[in-house]
Amino acid sequence: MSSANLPEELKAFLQASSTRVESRIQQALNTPIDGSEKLFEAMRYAALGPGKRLRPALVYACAQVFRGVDFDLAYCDSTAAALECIHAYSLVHDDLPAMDDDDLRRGRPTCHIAYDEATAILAGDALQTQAFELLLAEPLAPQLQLHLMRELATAAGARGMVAGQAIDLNSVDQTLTLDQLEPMHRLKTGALICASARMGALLGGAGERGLEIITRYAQAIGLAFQVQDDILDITAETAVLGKTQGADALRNKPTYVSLLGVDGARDKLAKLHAQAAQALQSLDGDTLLLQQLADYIVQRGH
Ligand code: GRG
Repeated sequence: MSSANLPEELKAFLQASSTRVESRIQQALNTPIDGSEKLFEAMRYAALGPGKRLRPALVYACAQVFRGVDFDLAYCDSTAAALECIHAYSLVHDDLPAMDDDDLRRGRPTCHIAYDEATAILAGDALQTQAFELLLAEPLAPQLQLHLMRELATAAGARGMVAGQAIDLNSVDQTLTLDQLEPMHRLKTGALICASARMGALLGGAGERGLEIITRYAQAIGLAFQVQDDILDITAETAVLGKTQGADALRNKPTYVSLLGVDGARDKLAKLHAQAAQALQSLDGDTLLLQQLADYIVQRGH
C-alpha cells in the first residue's frame, strides 16, 4: 500500500501526527551547546529524516481511542517524540559497521556515512537519553510519568529491543527455528511498537482491561510489522524500500521468508492481522483508526 492509497482519514491522521511529533523533536534539538553543533545536526538528521513516524501515530491513536476525537493531541507530543527518538537511535546504531553495516537508510546515506562513525554513535546515545528528557519535560501526574518512563526503559533496554538486537546479531549463519525467531522479533521490533501503543493508552487514561486489549492488538501488529519487513526485504526494490534490498538474505540472517517461504510468511501475516482485528472487537470506542493502522502495517510497501 503506498501512501497514495491510504484511506483519507488515516492519511490525514498520519500527516497531522507526523507534523506534531516533528515539531516537538525540532524544538527539543534546536539548542546545541557551543562545540556540539555537529552532534545536534546528526541527531536531527537521524530523528527527522523521511520516516513513517509509525510509533508516534500509535501513541496518538491509542490515546484518542480512550479519550475520543475531541482529545487534545498536544498532551501526547513529548511521549510521541520520545518514542521516535528511541526508534531513530536504534536505526543509527543498527546501521553501524559493527552491527548491520548499512550505508542506505530512508533513501539517504546512513548517519555514520553522512557524518562519521563516532558522531553516529554519539548521536544514537544522545537520542536515547533525549527520549527520557522528553518524558520528564511534560507536567504529567507523577504516577503516570513514572509509568511511562518504566514502559519505555523496559521496552528499549536489555529486556526489550536491545535483547532482541543481541539475539539477532548472534543468529547470523545460525539455523533458527520459528520458535526462536518469534521471541527475537517480539523483542527487537515488537517491544517498541507495543510500548508506543501502551504509552498512548496510558495517556488516554486506559484502565487495566483497556491496556490489556491494546497490548494484544499491539503485540499482533508489532510482529506483523516484522513479517512484512521480511517479505519486503526480498520482494521490494531498493529504491522503494529506501534501504538495501535483500540485505538479510545477503547476511545469511534467518527471516520469516527464509523459514516459511513468501507464501508461508504471507499466511502468518494474515493470521496476525486477524488477531489484531479480533483484539479491537473487545474495545469500546471508535477503533476505526487503529484498524486502519493495522491494515497499513500489513499492506505497507516500504
Ligand atoms: C541497535 C539497540 C539497537 C537496536 C536496533 C529495531 C532495530 C533494533 C533495528 C532496526 C533493524 C530493522 C530494519 C528492523 C526491521 C524493522 C524495523 C524497525 C524497520 C524500520 O522501522 P520503520 O519502517 O522505519 O518504522 P522508518 O524509517 O519508517 O521510521
